[in-house]
Amino acid sequence: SIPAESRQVWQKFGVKEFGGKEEFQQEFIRHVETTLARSIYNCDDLAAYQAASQAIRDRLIIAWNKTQQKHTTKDQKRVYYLSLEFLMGRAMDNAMLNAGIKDITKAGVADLGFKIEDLLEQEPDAALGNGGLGRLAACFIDSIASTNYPGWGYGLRYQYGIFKQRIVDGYQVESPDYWLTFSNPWEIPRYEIQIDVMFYGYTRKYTNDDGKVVHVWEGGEQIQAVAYDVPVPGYGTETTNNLRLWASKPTREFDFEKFNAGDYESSVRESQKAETISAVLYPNDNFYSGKELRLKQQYFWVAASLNDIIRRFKKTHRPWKEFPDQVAIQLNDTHPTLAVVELQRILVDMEGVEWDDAWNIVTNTFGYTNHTVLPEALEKWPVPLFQNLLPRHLEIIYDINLFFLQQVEKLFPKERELLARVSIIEESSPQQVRMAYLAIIGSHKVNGVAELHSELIKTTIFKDFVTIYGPDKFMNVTNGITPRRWLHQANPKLSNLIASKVGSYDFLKDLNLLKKIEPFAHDPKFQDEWVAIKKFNKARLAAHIKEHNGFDVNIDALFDVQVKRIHEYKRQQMNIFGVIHRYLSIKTMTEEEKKEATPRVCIFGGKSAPGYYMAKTIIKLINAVSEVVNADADIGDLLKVVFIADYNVSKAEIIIPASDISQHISTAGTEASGTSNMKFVLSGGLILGTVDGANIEITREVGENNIFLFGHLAESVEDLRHKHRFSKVPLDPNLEKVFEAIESGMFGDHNIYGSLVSSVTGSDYYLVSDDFQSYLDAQKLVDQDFKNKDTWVSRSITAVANMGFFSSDRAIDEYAESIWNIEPIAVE
Ligand code: CR1
Repeated sequence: SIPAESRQVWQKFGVKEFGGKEEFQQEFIRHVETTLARSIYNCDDLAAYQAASQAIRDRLIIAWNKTQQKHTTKDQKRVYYLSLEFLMGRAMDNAMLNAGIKDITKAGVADLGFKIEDLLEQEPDAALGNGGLGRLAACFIDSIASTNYPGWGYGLRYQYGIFKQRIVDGYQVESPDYWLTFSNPWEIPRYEIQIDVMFYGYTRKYTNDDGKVVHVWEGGEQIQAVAYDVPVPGYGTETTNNLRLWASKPTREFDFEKFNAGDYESSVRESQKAETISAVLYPNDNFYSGKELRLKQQYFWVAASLNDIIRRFKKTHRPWKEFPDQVAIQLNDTHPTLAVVELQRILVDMEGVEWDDAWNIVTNTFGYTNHTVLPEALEKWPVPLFQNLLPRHLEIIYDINLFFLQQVEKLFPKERELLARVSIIEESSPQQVRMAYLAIIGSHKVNGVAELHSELIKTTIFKDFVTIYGPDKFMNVTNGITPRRWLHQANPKLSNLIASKVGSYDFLKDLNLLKKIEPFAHDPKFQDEWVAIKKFNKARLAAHIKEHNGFDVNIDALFDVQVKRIHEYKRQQMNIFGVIHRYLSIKTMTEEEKKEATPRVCIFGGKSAPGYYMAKTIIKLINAVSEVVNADADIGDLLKVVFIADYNVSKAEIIIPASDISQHISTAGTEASGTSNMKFVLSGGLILGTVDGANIEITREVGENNIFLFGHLAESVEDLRHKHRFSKVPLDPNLEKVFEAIESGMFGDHNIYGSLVSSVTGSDYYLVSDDFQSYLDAQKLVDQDFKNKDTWVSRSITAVANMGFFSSDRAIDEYAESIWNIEPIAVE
C-alpha cells in the first residue's frame, strides 16, 4: 500500500466529477484530442458520441469507486444476480439521466456544434439478451443501484448479441450483431482479474493423512475468464454498482509440445478455440436447445463468478458458516444452476468443509427464480454430456440426489413413484439432469414472476416439491420495470407533464406518487396536454415507419401494437388472423359504414429464433398481409399493417410510448408475467389482453374498466386441449373465412402457410380458434371506445396513475426483504 507521506500527494490531486457545462466541455475536448487522437477538424457525430461518453464514463467510474469502497468498508451482505442475459440497450442517455447531467451535456455539446439526439443515435444497443428475461435483469440492476442496495450482476460478455433482423421478401433474415466494432466506452476491462476455469479431465479420490477421503478433479483443459466491468448508476444517488461480464481467453499455457514440433499454427488454433466460449448469445427465447457449447458457457460463467465472490469473502477472514450472512446469490432461471454444485464442490473438495455443513451454506445462499412453465424451455442436460465435460460435478449431483431422495423416503415411506418423479436424474435414455429440480433443492426460496405463474408452478410443474418442502419455500415476486428508462427516458414529455402535477420527479423513485395525477383524469386542460403528448409520440413513430418501411401512416388512427419475441404461445398468429378478418370486413363495407369505422394501424415487431419454422412463417404472413392491405386502394387509411424490423430495446423506446392499444394475448397460463404490458400502460396505452401473467395484476391495479380482457381462463385450458385431442372441434366460423382467404392465394402461395393453418385446424394447442370470437368481440369494443376521446383519455390517465406497483424498485425491495435479507447502504 501507499506510504503515509505519499498519500498527501494523492489526496491533493484526487479526481473530481465535472460540475457544470464548461467543465463537461473541457473533458469532452480533452477526450477528443487525447483519448481519440482527433481534433476540431475531424470530429464527426461518432467521435463526439465517443468523447461525450468517455466524459460521462469518467464520472461513473468516480462514483463506482466511491460506492465499492463504501460497500467494502461497511462489510454488509451483498446480492449477486447471476443472469446469462442482460438486455441493457443503450447506456448514454440513461447514464446522463440517472446522474442528473442531461441538461448540461445537452447544452455543452450544442455549443460545440452537435445535437445530443444525433450522438445518442451513434450508440449500438448492448443486446446481450433475447427478451423479457434479459430485460428484467437490466431493470433489476438499475433498481438495485437506485435503491442503494449493495449488489452486483454477473453475466457473459458476448461478442455477438442477439442477431440483427432484416426482412427480405417478407422473410426474416439474420445477420450477426458485432456490437463492439468501435469499442465499448461503457466497459472497463480488468485484465488483472483472470480466473482459470477447467473442463473435461477425470476424477480420483484418495485418503489423506487425517484419514479423510479427498476428491480431486484434474487433467482437464484450462480456459481463462477475464472480467469486464460495466458501471450501473442509480437514479438520483451516488450508488453505482457493478455488472461484471466475463470473456473467455486462452490460458497462458500453450501447447509447447506442438509448438516445438513445428506445429505452430495448430497450437495457436487450439488456444483461439477458447475465445469461442463467450462469443455468441444463444438466440432462443423460452426454448432449451441442449448444445454442449451452451453448457460450457454456463459452467465457465458460474465458475468465474463464484471464484470471484469467494475471493471477496475470504478477504474478510470470516468462518465459512458465515458465508450466507455475507452473500446472497439469485439464480435467474436455471441457467446458472451449476453454481449450486460448484459451491458445494469448492467447499467440500477444496476447502475441506464437511458435506452437511457445506450443503447448509449452499442452500442458505441461493434463491431460484423460475420464469416459465413451458415444457420446451426446461433445461435437462444429458448425463453423458455432463460426465464428459464436468465429471466431478456429476458425482456431486448424484450425491445431492441420493441425500435428497433419502430425505423424501423418510418423509413419505414407500412412495416409490414420488421418488422417481422428483429425482434430479430422469430415467430416460440417455438419462437427463433436471436442472430446475436441482435449483429447487439447492435454494432456500423459489419464486415465480407473477401471481398466476407462482400459483401454477406450485400446482403443476413443482407440485411434488410443495408436498415435500411445504408451501413456504415457494413464493411470488411480481416482475417490475424501471420507470427511469420506461417513463422518463422513453417518454420525457409525459414524465415532465406528470412532474408538473406531482410537484417533483420523486415519482421516478417512488412510483406510487403517480396516484397524484388521478384527480386530473377529467381535467380538460390536463387531458389536452396528455393527448398532445400521445400524438407527438405517434408522430415520432410514424416518422420511423416512414424512414424504415417507406410509407405513411395516419397518426389519428388507432395505433395497435404487438411487439415481443415471435412465439406460438404469444399468438401473433391470432393477431394477424384478426387483421385479415378486419380487412375482409372492410372490403364488404358500404361508404356509410366506412365513415363509422375506426381507422387502425396494426404494428408488429419481434424476432423469431432462427430455427423456429412456425414463428418464421408467422412473420412471413404478417408481411404478406401488409403488402396486400397497404396497397389496396379500397382500404385507404382504415387499415395499415406494419412490421417493424429488428425490434430491440432502443426501438421499444420509440414504439411503446406511441401505442393506443397493445396486445398481450398469450394462451392463458403460458406467459409467466410479461413486462412490456407494464411499459405500455405506464406510457398511457391501454391493453388488449388475456387473463394471463401480469395482465391479471394490472387489471387489479388499474381497474377492470381500463383494460380489455378476453378469452378462456387458465383453468379451462387443459379441458379444451383434451377436447381437441380426442374429438373434432368445429373451427370458429370467422376464422374459417380467414383461412379460406389465405387458401385462395390472397396473400401469395398458400402452401407457405399450410403448417400454420393446420396447427390451428388440427390440435390447436394454443387455442386460437377457441379464443377467436372473444378476441374479435374485444377488438370491436376497442374500436367503439376509441371513438369516445374523452373517456379514452381519462381511462389512460387513470391507468397510469395506478401503475405504481409495477416499479422494479418494488420488486427489488421484495427480493431484498424476503429472499436476500440485505439492507441498503447510503453512499455520500
Ligand atoms: C417469460 O416468458 C417473463 C420473463 C421475465 C420469460 C415472460 O413472461 O416476463 O421471463 N421467461 O420474468 C423466460 O424467458 C426462460 O423463460
